[in-house]
Amino acid sequence: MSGQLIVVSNRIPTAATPSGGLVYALHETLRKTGGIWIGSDPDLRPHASKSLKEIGDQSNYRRLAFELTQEDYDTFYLGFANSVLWPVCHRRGDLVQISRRYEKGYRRVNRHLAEQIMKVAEPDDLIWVHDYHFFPLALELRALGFTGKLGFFLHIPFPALGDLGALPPTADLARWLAAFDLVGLQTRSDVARCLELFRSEFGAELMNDGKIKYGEQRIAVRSFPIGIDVEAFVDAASQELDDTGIARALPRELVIGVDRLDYSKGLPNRFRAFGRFLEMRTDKSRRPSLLQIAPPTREEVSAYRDIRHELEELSGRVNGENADLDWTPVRYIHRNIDRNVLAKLFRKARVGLVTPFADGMNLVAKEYIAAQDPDDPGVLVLSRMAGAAEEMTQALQVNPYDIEEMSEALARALDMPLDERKRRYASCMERVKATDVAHWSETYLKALSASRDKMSWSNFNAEARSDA
Ligand code: ADQ
Repeated sequence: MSGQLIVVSNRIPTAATPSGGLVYALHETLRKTGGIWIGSDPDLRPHASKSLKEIGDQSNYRRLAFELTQEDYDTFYLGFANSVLWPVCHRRGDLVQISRRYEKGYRRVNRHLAEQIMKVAEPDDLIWVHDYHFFPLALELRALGFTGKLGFFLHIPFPALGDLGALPPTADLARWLAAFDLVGLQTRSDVARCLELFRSEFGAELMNDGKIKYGEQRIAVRSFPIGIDVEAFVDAASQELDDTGIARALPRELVIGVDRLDYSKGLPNRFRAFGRFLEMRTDKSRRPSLLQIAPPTREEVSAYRDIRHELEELSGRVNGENADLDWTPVRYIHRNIDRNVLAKLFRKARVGLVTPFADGMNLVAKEYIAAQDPDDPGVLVLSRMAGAAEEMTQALQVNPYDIEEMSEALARALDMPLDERKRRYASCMERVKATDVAHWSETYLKALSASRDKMSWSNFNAEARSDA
């Protein structure tokens, strides 16, 4: 890598040594390579500064924040990113809220961010942009004359061509993506959908080397399945849960779900399937509990408030119909839990339920497997719609829309003989180890570094400017 590495993501770690999968992985990468991490300042300002703000360089790299106003936050973050792009990418066109204000805010924030990045970037720097908040960032940077390598990684599913119809016409995903050198996606299915988009574009051509030719540009589109820090999770899970004092309160047959409270995670159907399982069990002395940990997110967006109410009602119903004086079937916790405690809870749980309707990867699936005791592992019940299902073929895969199938899978998981549990665990764990988070960032950066020798962006700049 000739220049320095610049990582751009919406959120930026504030602690000197951040915890948590992705943030930790990028932190480790930057700690080794040096460079800059740019993200949004969580404190909103009446007037956003035109320059990035230094927020500490305790590590081997600099952290710089860009400021947002309330209007930026409402239109760029809550609006276009989370009320248009998120639902479109998660096949929920019915939840899309189109607004010209959102579109303008999204383009404005990306343009202003590009201007600020240009003040710190050198021509041979390598810029790695993360996620749907910044689809047009490369186009804006090219318009300002940035000629270095530009990479993108989309953490969420790449939308199918049919679903893209729900985007407003100004959201020209193909053109936005074409300004990057490398578009990284989670799975092979995501790559297939991205290629489908380019195939439908007039003037785009698939080259012999696998790249896409789009006007003057050449774009590589590849999958880089993200992973977790396996060793850290195995270590945390192996500590005795008794130390935390929680162990005694947990039932013998524990089923666990851990998700941000998001409509894409399929939580209502999971509760229904658990209720169905309780209804159908023949041995009524059997009393498993579903521990669902679901901290709230994006509560300013109405679809997130709706899902919260729906779940409260459903958990109340399942408990009302099944609970006893000494048994609560659904325990629903609405907050963040320390990651070390989480790892131990995963190990204690006989079944991990990961049943999203759509998910880029789903790290909880990998964390659940990594946390298991190899001599007596639990069983992962995994939605076919999660990116993780592409690799973890030995999980019990289910259709998250099929309540009966999920309820049957739960019964099968709870009764699964030790031999079969071990065999399935070993296969999943092998994939989790092979695609850990360090491997993910290393392979991505290697591919980005090798993405092109040198080329002129002059024609492209003229085109990008006319649009900006
Ligand atoms: P998310 O949608 O946030 O990520 P996921 O991959 O499951 O989904 O990651 C969530 C992380 O938060 C996990 O590490 C989990 O342990 C943690 N977490 C969840 N609830 C928690 C709680 N109550 N307390 C503590 N920790 C909690 C997006 C995409 C995914 C993709 C990731 C990474 O939507 O598909 O896998 O990015 O690319």
